[in-house]
Amino acid sequence: MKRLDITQPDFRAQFTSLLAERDSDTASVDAPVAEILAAVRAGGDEALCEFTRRFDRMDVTPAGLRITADEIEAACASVSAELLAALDLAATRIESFHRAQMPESLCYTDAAGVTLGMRWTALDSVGLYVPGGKAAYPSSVLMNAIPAHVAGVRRIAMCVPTPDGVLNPLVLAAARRAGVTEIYRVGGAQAVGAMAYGTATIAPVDRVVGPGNAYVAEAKRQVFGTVGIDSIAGPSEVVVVADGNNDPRAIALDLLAQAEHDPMAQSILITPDAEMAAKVEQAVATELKTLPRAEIARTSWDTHGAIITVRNLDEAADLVNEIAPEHLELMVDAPTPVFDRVRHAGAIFVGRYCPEAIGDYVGGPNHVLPTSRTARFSSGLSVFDFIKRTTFIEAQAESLREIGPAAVSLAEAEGLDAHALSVAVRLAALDRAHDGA
Ligand code: HSO
Ligand code: ZN
Repeated sequence: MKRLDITQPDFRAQFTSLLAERDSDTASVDAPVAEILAAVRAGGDEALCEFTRRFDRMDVTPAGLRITADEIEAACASVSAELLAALDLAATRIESFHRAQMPESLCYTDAAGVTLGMRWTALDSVGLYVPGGKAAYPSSVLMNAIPAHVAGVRRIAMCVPTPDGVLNPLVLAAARRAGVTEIYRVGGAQAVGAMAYGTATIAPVDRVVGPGNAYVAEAKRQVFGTVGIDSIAGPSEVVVVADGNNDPRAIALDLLAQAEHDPMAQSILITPDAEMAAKVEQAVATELKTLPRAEIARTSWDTHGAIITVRNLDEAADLVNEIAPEHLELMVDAPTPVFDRVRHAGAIFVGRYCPEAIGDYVGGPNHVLPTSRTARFSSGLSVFDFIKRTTFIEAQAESLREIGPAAVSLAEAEGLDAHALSVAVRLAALDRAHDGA
């Protein structure tokens, strides 16, 4: 963990290196991924079965790729009523927030009498990738599938690896709650390839979303263009802005909640209170003694964690804007001025009673958020990832007369005669009709 103090002369240099330290390139997997994608393209289901045998150690035939309704039922039956109720509460809240996001279409007639508009329509089909093993978060299934469903996507397919043939009941229960029933036991780059290019069993989709390891991320990059993709997530981050009026243990646990995700995760506390800074540092050390995922969390905290002391909350907000964190918590007496000053953050958690974990699970807004400072120019997953715009123009004779001549001039200037003539013939016809009348 690094201790930074904005009043120290070396602060700028330290802060800059804190922002850059996780940018290092990971080993490239371009070539193996390209090979897997080419094999899926050429070999279809047979290639999927072969990769599944090799990577997930299980024998499967093309007919067995799809997880059956009975298997989904049986998996859900093994989930406790308490957990099903928790999933249901989460899903209900996520659904209602995303429903509120749905935009209105646009249509108006301007001064020239031209009717202009923009219509939103849903994608026809989406493919959701769900990682296997420990990274298989049922909450992420809800966060990816529900916005698609709310947006009106008719077909949502899902791929999830089942190493050694073992199904993850909570993932299947989350999928069922989100209305996803087309589920395949396929993982990795091959799953992304199958959803992008299609096989005899898995029809191609229009957009592939969902988190995954380096192979899945690279596969999404390589199929982009054939299909749409969501943003490629880096390791998670949180910035906690806290004043002296807090329980240091609560702050420590919020920092560690992020750190326990990934050794590469980054947790940063920014505070104007040096005493609180010291208490939180102590509390982190104490919690690390007992947390089951202490090893991951400690690596993250030791290598990428930071505590920054500032003179006031305006300075805190300005640093937040430079960091553009995925998650921002505002644990201060008067959060509004900081909230108003922050322009770059994926999601903001306002007040002492809103730890990030609330947003991870049950708040309602999406937990798929821009990482690695991309909140400067992008946003979290939403219904907007599953709808697109079509604009339209309707012009009548009189409006063509008004705006058409300018189009003719511009087309002539660009040397595009057919363009110019397409307008001019109509204008001429209107003039003749007018003269004849
Ligand atoms: N904090 C993670 C999401 C998550 N947390 C899933 C728990 N489960 C990235 O926003
Ligand atoms: Zn989390």
